[in-house]
Amino acid sequence: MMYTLGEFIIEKNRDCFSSSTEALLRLFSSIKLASKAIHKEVNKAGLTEKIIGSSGITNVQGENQKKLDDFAHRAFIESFKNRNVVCGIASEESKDFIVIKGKKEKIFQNQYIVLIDPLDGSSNIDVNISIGTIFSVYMRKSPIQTNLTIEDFLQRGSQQILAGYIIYGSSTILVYSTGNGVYGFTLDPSVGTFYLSHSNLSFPKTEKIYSINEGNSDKFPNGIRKFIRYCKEKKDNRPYTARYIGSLVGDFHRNLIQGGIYIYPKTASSPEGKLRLLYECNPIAFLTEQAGGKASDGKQRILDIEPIKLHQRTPFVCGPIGMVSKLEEFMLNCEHD
Ligand code: P6P
Repeated sequence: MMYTLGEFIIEKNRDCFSSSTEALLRLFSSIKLASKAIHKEVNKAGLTEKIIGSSGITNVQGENQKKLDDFAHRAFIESFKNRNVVCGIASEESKDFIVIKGKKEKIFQNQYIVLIDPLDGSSNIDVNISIGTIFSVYMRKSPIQTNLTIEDFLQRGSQQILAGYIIYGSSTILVYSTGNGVYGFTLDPSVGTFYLSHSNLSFPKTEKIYSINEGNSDKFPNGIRKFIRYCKEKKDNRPYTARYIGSLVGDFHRNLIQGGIYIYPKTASSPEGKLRLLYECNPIAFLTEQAGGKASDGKQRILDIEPIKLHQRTPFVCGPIGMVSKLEEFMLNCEHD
């Protein structure tokens, strides 16, 4: 049976989602709408001036915001506004969290918090390499009918009730987990519908790929350098293949399907690591564990990190348990270098 996303949720996930099936359907209704709008723009990015190139704005990260970053950010904010399910959003593209005032009579549904990277890897837009949206969903912590607080957003990754990404590549695929396995839905643009295409995704037993920007290697911690040397050794099932496209969603999606580790350690220019904990590492770590893998900062489980700032960064490693554990072993042995 070719399940659509909506049918799948009703049929398969209703008993597994801590909140109501209706809430999940509402959340995905917003996510699907925004991702289809982005899919359309990404697939003609070369043809319209308004999409290619910079917006001329420097975003909260101090990065040069691409026009498509801004388009994606606005698409998600608008689509979440109209469904009375989300009460607050934190986006890579905005310094502070955004409060969404639902209708008074719907306030009891309006309890979900979304953290999102609307368009990750957007430096790849102009060179036609896969990019993606990454999202993370929690229940609000503050009492209903009170004002949202920053604590509603600074929750540990283990508290996520839903996490996922949309990859805009050779096809547009929505991958998510509610804590009961990882599922992928591919968009059929001719009918505008996402169909189940990847059921119960998990890392394959074969460890094949390592993904890291080796251009930064002179500043990597010794444990990372030793792990990279291990990846290159001619022994057992090694050397592994090096694959890195500079787009977390693209690198992760390939590694999830083919078997590989993704590493973004601290570097000279990013002493805390480059990736953001709340809307990049936590959702990808949640999916990693649901797919039978492991995700850490080289030492500590990502999902256990207690957030202190909305846009805080962390070193990030995710992939098959054996590969991540081997890297952590090297990190531990080099701790006092
Ligand atoms: P670098 C994109 O900017 C991103 O946040 C991730 O998607 C990607 O994996 C990483 O940064 C690439 O960073 O420093 O290797 O270009």
